[in-house]
Amino acid sequence: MIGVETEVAKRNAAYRAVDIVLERGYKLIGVGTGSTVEKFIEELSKRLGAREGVLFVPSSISTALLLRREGFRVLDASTVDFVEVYVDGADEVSEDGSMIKGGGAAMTLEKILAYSSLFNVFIVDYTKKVKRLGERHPLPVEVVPQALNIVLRKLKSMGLEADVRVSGRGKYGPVVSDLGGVIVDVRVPEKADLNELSETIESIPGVVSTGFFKGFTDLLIVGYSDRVEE
Ligand code: ABF
Repeated sequence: MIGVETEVAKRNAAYRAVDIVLERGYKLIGVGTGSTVEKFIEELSKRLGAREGVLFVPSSISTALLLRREGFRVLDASTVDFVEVYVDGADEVSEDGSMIKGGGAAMTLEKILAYSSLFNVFIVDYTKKVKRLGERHPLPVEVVPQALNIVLRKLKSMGLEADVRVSGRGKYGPVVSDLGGVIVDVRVPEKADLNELSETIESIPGVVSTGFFKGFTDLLIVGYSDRVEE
């Protein structure tokens, strides 16, 4: 029954983030993507009385649709120059709060919003904690489609294993982000310095961003089936 436990753990982390957002009275809220964030939105919707005066900036179309369904007012990121708080999930989190994100292909806008935010809250279930980033998930890299072959060749010449992410086992072609980028998953070598690796990859023309997040975490909420840790 690990699935149920994980769901409860995600919910506990998400509900704690709702407490914080309500306690602090944020009015301009950036919202990430994924199943933990969905729980955050649904709970916030139940507990936030009046909708007026609270604005949300989503990191993806799926999050925008969910926010709209709950009756929230949504702004495009292009219309704001910061958010007061940003709440998002992650795929892997290390001891120092660094993360791999991008399992949902939304990491570029997620990183932009986290960068713009005055306070970042990441909500994860306990299974996301790892000793070494990359031990379970590859590093997602968003690439401008026209640069795809050139970037793949470069990554391979660096000795990296890189695969274009596909949907429906390739039946529906490459996964394309909301911003129009193709997602390439790069296996993280065991001994790699991920900070350095990510910087090198981001310096290749045609690469938009990677899913490595460092230095963004102001508050990490880790949910367990019976508690949260901050
Ligand atoms: C997104 O949601 C991603 O960056 C990360 O890949 C994912 C976490 O999803 P979940 O909450 O469903 O585990 O923010």
